[in-house]
Amino acid sequence: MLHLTLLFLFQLFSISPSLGATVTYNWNIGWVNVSPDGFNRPAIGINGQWPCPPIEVTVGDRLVVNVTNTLVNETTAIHFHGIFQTGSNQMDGPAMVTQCPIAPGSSFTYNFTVNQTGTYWYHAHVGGQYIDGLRGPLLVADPNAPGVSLISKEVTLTVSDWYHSQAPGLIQYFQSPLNQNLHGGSEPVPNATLINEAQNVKFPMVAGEYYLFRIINMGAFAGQYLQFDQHEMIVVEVDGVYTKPYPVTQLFLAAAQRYSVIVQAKSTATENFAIVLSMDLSMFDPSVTPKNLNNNATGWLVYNSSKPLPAPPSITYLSSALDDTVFVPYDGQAALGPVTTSLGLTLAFNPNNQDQNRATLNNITYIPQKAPLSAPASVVSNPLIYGVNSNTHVLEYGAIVQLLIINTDNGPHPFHLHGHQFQVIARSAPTADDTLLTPPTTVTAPASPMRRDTLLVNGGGYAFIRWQVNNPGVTLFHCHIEWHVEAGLVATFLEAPTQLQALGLVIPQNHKDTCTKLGIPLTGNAAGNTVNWTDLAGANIEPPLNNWGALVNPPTSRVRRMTGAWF
Ligand SMILES: *[C@@H]1O[C@H](CO)[C@@H](O)[C@H](O)[C@H]1NC(C)=O
Ligand SMILES: *[C@@H]1O[C@H](CO)[C@@H](O)[C@H](O)[C@H]1NC(C)=O
Ligand SMILES: *[C@@H]1O[C@H](CO)[C@@H](O)[C@H](O)[C@H]1NC(C)=O
Ligand SMILES: *[C@@H]1O[C@H](CO)[C@@H](O)[C@H](O)[C@H]1NC(C)=O
Ligand SMILES: *[C@@H]1O[C@H](CO)[C@@H](O)[C@H](O)[C@H]1NC(C)=O
Ligand SMILES: *[C@@H]1O[C@H](CO)[C@@H](O)[C@H](O)[C@H]1NC(C)=O
Ligand SMILES: *[C@@H]1O[C@H](CO)[C@@H](O)[C@H](O)[C@H]1NC(C)=O
Ligand SMILES: *[C@@H]1O[C@H](CO)[C@@H](O)[C@H](O)[C@H]1NC(C)=O
Ligand SMILES: *[C@@H]1O[C@H](CO)[C@@H](O)[C@H](O)[C@H]1NC(C)=O
Ligand SMILES: [Cu+2]
Repeated sequence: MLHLTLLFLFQLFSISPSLGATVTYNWNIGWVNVSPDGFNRPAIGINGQWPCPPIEVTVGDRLVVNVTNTLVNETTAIHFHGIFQTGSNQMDGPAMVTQCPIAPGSSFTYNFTVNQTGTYWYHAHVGGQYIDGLRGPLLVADPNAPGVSLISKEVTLTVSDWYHSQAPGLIQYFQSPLNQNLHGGSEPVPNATLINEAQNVKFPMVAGEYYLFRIINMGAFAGQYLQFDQHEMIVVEVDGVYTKPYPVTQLFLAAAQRYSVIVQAKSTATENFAIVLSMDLSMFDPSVTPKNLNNNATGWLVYNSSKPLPAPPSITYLSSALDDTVFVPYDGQAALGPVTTSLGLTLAFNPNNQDQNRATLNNITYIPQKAPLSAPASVVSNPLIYGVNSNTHVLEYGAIVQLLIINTDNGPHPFHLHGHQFQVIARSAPTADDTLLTPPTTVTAPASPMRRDTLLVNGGGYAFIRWQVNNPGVTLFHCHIEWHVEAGLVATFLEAPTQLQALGLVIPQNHKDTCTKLGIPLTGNAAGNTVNWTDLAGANIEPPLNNWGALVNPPTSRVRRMTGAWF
């Protein structure tokens, strides 16, 4: 009976996407004091709340987020991770790419329709700011999702690494010559890991029901292993892509990755079960990892609150958890082809000539430029005007791009492409430290490749990904480890610039106002030059050195973000 009622309800709902409701959020971004792991520190919250609230929409809805920056000492900008922004590229969020940072005291309205389904998230896209807490789930309901009639309850479960120090000082230290010389530029190690931005979280369970857990890694660095004691997880969605149901006992989530899993509750409510979350220690430099670091967090599936909460069982990391290519898209989409554009990006870490710890793609370290990317039709397709250090690649409309990513580093890197769910054509397994695999010159695509928006590229290895250029706009491609973003592990794809201009996107007045307030030109080449577009004198070609490594005297404010030298 219940089943029938639900089915009826869902049929009723399936009319609603065409109605396209408008869902509006008014957000004051500001400082709040939090202690998710018992350690008190300031964090960035929304409307005085932290954890930040979820965005919940139904496919087809218009989402309006009016962001008011009340931080006083920092700029901000919000990216809606995994949302394509087809026809609304100016709403994508990365500061100094598709918009100016939002000045303290300014309001900025994001406004776009959501034509996708599944599990996404939002986070600050300026200066590593989401490390300090500005991150939350973005959930798109789909009345017609496969298997939806089976599910009686949806639960959001976020995982995230957490630091006791604030990001600006950590970023400064990370890239300092001091860190470069002492630790080879190793990343700051988190102090804790969190489930739903907390610890010891209880998830109420009703015997006999089916739950949909939407699982999101909102962390800045650590990969995380997740396991529910004695409960299988049936994967049905990967980064917004529905997949054929696939049961697993353990999941691995790199930073920014998501899964939806169906969990069948036990048939009786006679005991409770632990949830184990464990940060992958292999990513942390042992020389800076405290011996007493707790890399785990515990939660519980609570069937009966008068029964004890069991201690978490120890988990063994399964190498199978690292192979996400087993997930086959529900729609069975075939491999795209034939490939019309082959690109290669080789990742490396090297100290620059200022002895800073920098990351490069094809020997270029990304540095934000003096104006967000925009240009008149006559020059828009010339990648040079955006400056060498924006690492811009122009792609033609309709092209089938195959990108080979070569990782010369011995650590894994989760690469994210804005604006697409790409196909994973081939990926090498992790190699032993300091071994470098040579990618094959040709690859055979699986019949129906796994698609997602963030892929872990293994240490010493490579990956081939494919997508079609069908979303005109400025599209970032970057590692989702925030320390690496700050160190320059970013490239830009300018997709179909001619078609982009033909869209005639309107930049709202409040977007222009924040540029003006911060003294950032609304248009211009990398150097802000609007007279001679090929004159790049004055473009940012070196990252700022100011204060870096000066641990005793950290900068007193992140206003440097407002110079456009940071994003
Ligand atoms: C956004 O919020 C600010 C501050 O509350 C308000 O002044 C502004 O009118 C709002 N903008 C829109 C488009 O609602
Ligand atoms: C959002 O965009 C739609 C379509 O352009 C427009 O009608 C609406 O007024 C906008 N809303 C806000 C709050 O800017
Ligand atoms: C919305 O998504 C569907 C399915 O991916 C696609 O067919 C349609 O063209 C999209 N509509 C818009 C306006 O992007
Ligand atoms: C937090 O982590 C930093 C860096 O590893 C370490 O110096 C500090 O002692 C840690 N603090 C706590 C309370 O564990
Ligand atoms: C919960 O546990 C208590 C104590 O063991 C028991 O009396 C009760 O029946 C249980 N509830 C359910 C729903 O099984
Ligand atoms: C974290 O959990 C793993 C897996 O159960 C275990 O091997 C490890 O010892 C735990 N770490 C700590 C600090 O307890
Ligand atoms: C990388 O670029 C630097 C200058 O930015 C240059 O000196 C060096 O030769 C380049 N290396 C390679 C392998 O191209
Ligand atoms: C524009 O700048 C380029 C590079 O500096 C220079 O070669 C060219 O002569 C300039 N063009 C004009 C019209 O000044
Ligand atoms: C900005 O202000 C907050 C709240 O007072 C403070 O915790 C934070 O350290 C400041 N940030 C910088 C970079 O000074
Ligand atoms: Cu990385």
